[in-house]
Amino acid sequence: MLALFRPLSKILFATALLSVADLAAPQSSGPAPTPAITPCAELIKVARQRFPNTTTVIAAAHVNAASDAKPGNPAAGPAGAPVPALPEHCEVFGRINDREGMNGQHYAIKFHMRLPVQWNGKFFFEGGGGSNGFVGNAYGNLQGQQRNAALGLGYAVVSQDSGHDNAVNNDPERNGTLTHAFDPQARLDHGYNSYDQVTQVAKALIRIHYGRGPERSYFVGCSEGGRQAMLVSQRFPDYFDGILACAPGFQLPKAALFGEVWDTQTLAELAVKLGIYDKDGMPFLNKTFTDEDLAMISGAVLGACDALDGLPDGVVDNFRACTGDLVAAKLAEVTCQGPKRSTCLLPSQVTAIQKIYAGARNSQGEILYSDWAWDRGLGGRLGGTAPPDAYNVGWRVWKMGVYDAPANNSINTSLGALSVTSIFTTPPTPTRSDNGGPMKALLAVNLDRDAAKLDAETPLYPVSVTSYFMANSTDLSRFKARHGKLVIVHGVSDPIFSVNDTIHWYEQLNQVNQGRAAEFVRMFAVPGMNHCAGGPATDQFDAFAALVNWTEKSVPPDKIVATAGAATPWPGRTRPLCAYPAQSRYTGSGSIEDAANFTCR
Ligand SMILES: [Ca+2]
Repeated sequence: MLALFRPLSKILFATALLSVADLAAPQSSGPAPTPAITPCAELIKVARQRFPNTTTVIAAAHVNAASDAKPGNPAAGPAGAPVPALPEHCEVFGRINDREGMNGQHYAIKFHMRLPVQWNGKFFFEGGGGSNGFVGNAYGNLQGQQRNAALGLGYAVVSQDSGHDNAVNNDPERNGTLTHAFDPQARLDHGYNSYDQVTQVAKALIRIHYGRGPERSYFVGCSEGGRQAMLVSQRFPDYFDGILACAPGFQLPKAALFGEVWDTQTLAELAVKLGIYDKDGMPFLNKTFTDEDLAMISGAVLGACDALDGLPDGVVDNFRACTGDLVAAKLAEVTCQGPKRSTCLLPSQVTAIQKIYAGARNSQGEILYSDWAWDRGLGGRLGGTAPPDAYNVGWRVWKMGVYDAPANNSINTSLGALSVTSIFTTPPTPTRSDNGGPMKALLAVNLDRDAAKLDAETPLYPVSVTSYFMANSTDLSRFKARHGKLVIVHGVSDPIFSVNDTIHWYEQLNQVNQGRAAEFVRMFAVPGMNHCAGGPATDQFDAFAALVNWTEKSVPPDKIVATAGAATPWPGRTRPLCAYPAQSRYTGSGSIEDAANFTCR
């Protein structure tokens, strides 16, 4: 049962190609509608043999008329996301490999596809997020806070749940929404297999519906979706021509088992020292720093490093030069000489934050995941149109949670803890998803002992986490040979995946490519930005357009102009994001709110 997904049968694949080869393929992809060779409503009747994976079932297919954009409803969670303007399109729901898995759980890889009537001849795979488990909207999120979506640009778009369903595979005795981590095949589907299967099915559906395959294929995602983006460039280098990986968790198992555990244990130590416990009797991370405390640290970083780039403008462009020593000198200025006051930090708080930024280490002092870049986005007031007392919580929601929570609720001690004990370790350990269970599990981790669980294999789980989940390979030779292009965007104040780790990977890739990685991979750091978006940052940017321009017109992006949103200290400010290692620098004249007066160097 472990190998339910054999490698794709080349014979079946050829059959799928042949079955549409006889059909007259339209040659133009202009503004005129692309005549459907197989009409939308007929897609549910397509024989399974025409799909690369013959377990594929098309459950529904119907035409949606064009519709206007709708504002989001944050109270409704992911289902309440804003809806962009949509063109007339064929909407398809399908699934691959329906099966009974471990512990009586039912699994399938479920996908969601939208095929526009006015097709631009291209394919767009929308990456997932978190631990996946939801099928996604398939609008084609372009990342960078863009209002339009790939579907509206004419792309055929697919999204998918990576082989498990949070609404179904959700046992509170077995890690809640990580229940699938106890099923060997579901682990592999989540790690890599579902992206392979769904790419093939989506391309087959495009051929069947339009009568020809896509001229170009793109993969775009952030966070776990950014990991998926890097993964496909390494593991399936023939599938995509252009890839946009934002805030990529390409070493997600290490960021979780080492980074999240380190941060949690460090803050728990501080909470114990301060005598702060939550209703479950656990060290209460949320109360270890007030919003004012984090604002003081943010101010210390600005004081130490804002002007390193030559311009005190609230942006630490030269974050590479912003060392712990420079920040320590400024933190000393706001360290309490006696008891805690609202205007100073306790020495134990300063020590804890420095320990977090130094990164997870084993007892030998060896770094296990990554250190972090000192940047202002760990806290401080939002500014702009935000209420005067509104603080940026985009960093603390991961590490410690919001201050006013009734009990521990950081993402590290919820999603992080349930993932660390299941999908990121072998074998998985059943963990209660409530009553302080996740927090207890993180405090029980011993980094010296448990690091081995990344490479461990057992008879039931014969594929190690390192093998099925990491996306940190620097061998992109096949992707490069196919003229593939990869754009990476990463916030310098990302609290879950360190921008320093992404830079470290890029430097290694550059070495492997004799200093010429920039010919096919470019990395853009966004100072101040938290995870995927938010923070005191220019977090609105069209990196996808830059990627398409590079992929299709061979114009490499040296810079991407980005805009600051309403809830920042400088709404409407524009700045260039610069391809690493270049940084943004003021030319010395003109408005500092205008990207035109900055260069990348
Ligand atoms: Ca500056």
